[in-house]
Amino acid sequence: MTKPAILVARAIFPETLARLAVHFELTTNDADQVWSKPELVERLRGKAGALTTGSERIDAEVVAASPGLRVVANMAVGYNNFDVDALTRAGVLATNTPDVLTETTADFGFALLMATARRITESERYLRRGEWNKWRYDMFTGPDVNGATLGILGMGRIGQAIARRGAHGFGMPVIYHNRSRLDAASEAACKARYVDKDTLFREADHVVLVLPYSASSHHAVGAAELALMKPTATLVNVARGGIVDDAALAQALREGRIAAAGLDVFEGEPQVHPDLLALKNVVLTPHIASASTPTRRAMAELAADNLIDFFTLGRARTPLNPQVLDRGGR
Ligand code: 8YV
Repeated sequence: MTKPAILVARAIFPETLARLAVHFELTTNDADQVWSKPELVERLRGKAGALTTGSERIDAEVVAASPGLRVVANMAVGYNNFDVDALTRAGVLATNTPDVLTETTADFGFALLMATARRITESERYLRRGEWNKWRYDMFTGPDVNGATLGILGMGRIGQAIARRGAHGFGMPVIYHNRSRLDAASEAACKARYVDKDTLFREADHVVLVLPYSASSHHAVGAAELALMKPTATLVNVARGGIVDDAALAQALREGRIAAAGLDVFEGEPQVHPDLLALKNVVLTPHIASASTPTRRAMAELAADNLIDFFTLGRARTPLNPQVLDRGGR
């Protein structure tokens, strides 16, 4: 029997590729290039499935140009690179990788909060420049993390994991805003209090963004929200670029309207707004919140499992549009 043809759109762990190769005829991207849309469409020709990452946009045009495509497995929990409605209409199953990255991403969110509030990278750059020649009482002072109010926008799995760290580990009062309020048991587990969005920005000492990106969350944090924040407050984004208006944030940081920001994601990444690069009071990391070795392995394996289960069992572990399976797929 011929094996289904699968495109693995970016480099992944060789062990995962070897497991996929048992079941599929693989086309890989050994150079690990980020393909343009025409290049992606070209590579998808004749493929029954694809393993993608956040850098491959599977939109209505790509779906229409790939009539043999039956499943796309994203190696990411976020799936704003997929037009899920277009995939569903076409009968293409879409999957993502929830749960396996929750705690690792929450660790990183907290690390970025600590680095931002306690000025870790800014002070390291100062030291490396050879400027440290004496102790001074106010050298690199900033806000506290312990006991400060933690504000979380987007209270899904990762938001709740960050809230637990803050509430239980650092004695932080936690406030949150989300499209829907958590049930009482989940709120109690995070010791979190539901507030409206403006209250969150007004009252939090540290705001962490963990909401999914969509048309409705585009620039959810812009000049208006930043203006509500305390001048001593910090902002951390481990969600997606585009949720924050980076130009407005750079201006707020430059003018000292908020103390600092920690950003793992950017509008138009891997490009970073030049105004952010020029600022001292911002910690910048290259979209690595899920990048522990065990977690990246687990993400790759889950994406592979979704493809294998789909073709061998007619189901998937973490489907985004399970109705496609009920309808019998493409
Ligand atoms: C990925 C992420 O590293 O899971 C997500 O949504 O943002 C990251 O964990 C990235 O999207 C690559 O696929």
